[in-house]
Amino acid sequence: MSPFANSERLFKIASQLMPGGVNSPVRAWGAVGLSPRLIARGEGARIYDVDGNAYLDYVGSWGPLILGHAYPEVVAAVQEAAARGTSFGASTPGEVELAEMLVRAVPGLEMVRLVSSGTEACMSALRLARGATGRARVIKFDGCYHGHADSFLVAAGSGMLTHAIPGSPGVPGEIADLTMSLPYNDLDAVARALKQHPGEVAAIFVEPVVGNMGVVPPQSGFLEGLRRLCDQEGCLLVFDEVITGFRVAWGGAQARYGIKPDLTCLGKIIGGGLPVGAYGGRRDLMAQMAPVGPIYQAGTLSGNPVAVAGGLAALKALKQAGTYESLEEKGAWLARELSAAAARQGAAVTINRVASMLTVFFTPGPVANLNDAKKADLNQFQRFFQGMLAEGVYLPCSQFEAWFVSTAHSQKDLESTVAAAERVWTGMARG
Ligand code: KE4
Repeated sequence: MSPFANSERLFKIASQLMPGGVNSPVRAWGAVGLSPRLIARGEGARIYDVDGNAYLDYVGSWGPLILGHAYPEVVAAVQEAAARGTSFGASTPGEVELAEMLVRAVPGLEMVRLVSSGTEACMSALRLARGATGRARVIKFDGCYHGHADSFLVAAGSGMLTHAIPGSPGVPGEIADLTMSLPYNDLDAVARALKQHPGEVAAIFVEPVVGNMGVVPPQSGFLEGLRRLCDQEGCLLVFDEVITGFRVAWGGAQARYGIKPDLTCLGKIIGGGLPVGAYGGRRDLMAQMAPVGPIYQAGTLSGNPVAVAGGLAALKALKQAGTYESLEEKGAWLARELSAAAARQGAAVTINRVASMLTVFFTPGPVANLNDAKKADLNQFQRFFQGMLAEGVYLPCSQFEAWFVSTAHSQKDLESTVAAAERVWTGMARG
């Protein structure tokens, strides 16, 4: 009997009930040619599938689980909050405490609003930017993902055509046309786009460290240049820190690189694995949101007390001294040793890393934008993914995602990951 019989059986049923058998497309493992494993539980750095197989987890629920799975203080806080009632549709003390913690931690936050996902955070920030500036156009970057709101589900226009085209059926061309998607790390392209539409661009949205084309760091001067161009043009700079917030530093990428955006989007880690998103920024902007201002946004479960309890417990644990230094060391060690193992086995890879997020690109590199990332050999990636899974290492099921190291990954876990990678690369070299 297959060692994954329960996963296969359940996924077959799931595929009849939910599109692709999943509640989010990336989970269907389309890019890696395997039937996905259904996960029964997680503990620390490991997850366990419904057939009892154990995996060392570098997905971490796509970023939120920076403390590892079932972190005791998070579980206890969620249990206690749930026992007091799961939702009231009224403000609760936990929301006040979380809002205060976010505003204190993130340099660009003077005010904040809690929502239930990163998508909601980004779509709300876009509406605020458009409402506050009276402008309709928005600039984003190829390979950056800001959730699935229409204005962000676009593909870059071809050639000189900077206007984007719909990235999905159902996104009207009129909406996509208001978005320009440009090469990441290309300030000249941004300057040209702003010149093409003077006074029409409401905001520039950017992942200050990209996670969604695989990890791509900002080149020196890129974020500073965006800040300068926004100041000159009168448009807003929006940092989408749904991944990088509390990942690359306690105050996010804006603290790490010392650039203050006008608005910030948050998610993932701030919920501790529960559904919490947030957007915030300058007080004069946030004051334009209902009910004090005219720009509308709302949510039944925004600031949900159970989710907020999980987020608060996670952030309090993260705030402990030495956490980010340790995560930096673990990320650096893993990237360095993976790179050395690949070189020993003649595997042509580029490893991009910022703090505890990294990507192994199957291309000689460098990888500084989406065109570079797309040079990756997806066949090699798929073979590596399958080999590592067989070794009990659970990697993101796409070349264009990030590995996440958590505080729960021990040095022994990292060493066994490198040893597994070396065995897989040896096998791949043999053909
Ligand atoms: P959610 O709506 O999925 O909570 O957040 C959307 C979002 C916004 N901004 C950034 C930078 C993000 O990375 C995301 C979501 N990330 C993906 C994976 N990189 C979520 C995984 C999925 O879609 O299932």
